Amino acid sequence: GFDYPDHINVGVELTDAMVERGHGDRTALIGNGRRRTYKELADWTNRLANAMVHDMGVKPGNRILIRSANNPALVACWLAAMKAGAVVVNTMPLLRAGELTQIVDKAEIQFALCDTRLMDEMATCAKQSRFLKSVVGFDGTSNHDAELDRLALEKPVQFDAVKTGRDDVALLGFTSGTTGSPKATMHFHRDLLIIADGYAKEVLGVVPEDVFVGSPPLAFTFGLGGLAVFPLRFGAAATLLENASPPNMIEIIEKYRATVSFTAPTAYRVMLKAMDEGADLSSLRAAVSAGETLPAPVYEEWMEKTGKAMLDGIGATEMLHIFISNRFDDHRPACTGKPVGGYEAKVVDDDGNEVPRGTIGKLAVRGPTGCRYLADERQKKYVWKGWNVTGDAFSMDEDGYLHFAARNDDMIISSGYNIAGPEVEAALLSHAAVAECAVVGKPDEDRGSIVEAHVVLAEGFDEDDEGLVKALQDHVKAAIAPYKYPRSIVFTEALPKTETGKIQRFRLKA
Ligand code: 3SK
Repeated sequence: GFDYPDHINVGVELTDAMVERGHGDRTALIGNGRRRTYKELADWTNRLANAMVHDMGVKPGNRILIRSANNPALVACWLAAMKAGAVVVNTMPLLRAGELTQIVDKAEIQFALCDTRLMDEMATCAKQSRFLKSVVGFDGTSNHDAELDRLALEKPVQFDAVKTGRDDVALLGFTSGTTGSPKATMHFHRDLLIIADGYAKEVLGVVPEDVFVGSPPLAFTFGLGGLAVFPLRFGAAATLLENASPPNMIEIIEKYRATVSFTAPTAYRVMLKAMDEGADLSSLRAAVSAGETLPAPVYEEWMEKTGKAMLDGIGATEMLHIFISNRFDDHRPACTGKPVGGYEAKVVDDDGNEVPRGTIGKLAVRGPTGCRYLADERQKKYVWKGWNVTGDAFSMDEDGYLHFAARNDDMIISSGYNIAGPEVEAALLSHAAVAECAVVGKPDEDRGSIVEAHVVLAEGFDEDDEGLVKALQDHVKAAIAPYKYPRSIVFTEALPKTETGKIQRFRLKA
């Protein structure tokens, strides 16, 4: 079990408490060309928390929106806001005023902290919203050259942090999922520690010598865990990149000898290619893949080139982080692994009954974290008889390993056959001409639906090539059961994605 005192404050746990445990001189954050130690982070966040309370008037329980790309100032604002007892809503930097206003009004947010470079949309949102009463700018480049930084610089480095209860809400994680309509998931202070003391400790075995790198925004709980909570919980270092393109990640891995990476399969494919051109990723001891299912060819090539298993995992914003994962010493291709310690998983039918092993059904999980939507009727659908039904179609094999089939919405029924879109995608991806692809069901008079593939071609391939469509169709027919082949193939420049990199198949269906 996870046993925490009645009162814990994650802002304190990840800073001052780490200094007390002897990590004060270790590097906590690397970003904007500088390193910050745990002691510097503790002082910085205490000054910021003083400014939030004494200048901005933040009270315990107030909700604070933070708008920033991944950088040390974002992490400092997030930790400081928790020290002040606030409930934080981290938001993606690309959001427009309309989307910000939806979030602000849904969560009745009073305060916003905004990187001054991203102020325009925030200011428009402030004009539109009836809840937001104060927007304060901070300097995302860490030169301390904005209002909040100036207020903080004149404050003491001591702060009497709010004694939040372990079951007080610390975080509202917004998810628009892959279907477009936003929900806020509530997470307690203890939840943020559980994901570190569970997954990060058990599966990754994080040590103070680790250096983390990755691409997911901290506004996505995959990123918040992987690039802030996990390193800071264990005295390790987090590198934060405003632009986490694969080349930038490679540069950071080489420069800081990063040991743990968090990103999605598409980025790992690019990194594998870069290895052929001399990129040195030998410092990585753990490569975590999530957000999209990990195609077997990527897993296999990684294994071949690094001698280490890439760790596929599945999480959900509703569950806060990863709850099923492969392990370093227990992993299989095209397999998501087994539940993380404390979690249970089963595969059920539409009535909630467990289906036989090997049969595809709905994934249901329960454990120390779970879904609590803020004021949302969809809670009843997500949590059913105490089990979280995540919206993913999975099967469990005889040995208890879980295998992803599709998002429930991504199952295609064609002439009575159930076809999992991602299986067709994996087959297409093993063809050299395919850089990226997404498979959806297209309504069809005769068959109900047909399989349609949207394909981004790899360099050197031309969509006008006669015979390319047939070559791809034949390739799929040879790789998996022929009835699953894409009867329609559409070539496209890019696939529609969420800011967290998930393909929005619903847009392709539309
Ligand atoms: O699998 C995911 O999409 C996910 C969502 C939230 C947190 C962590 C992960 C891996």
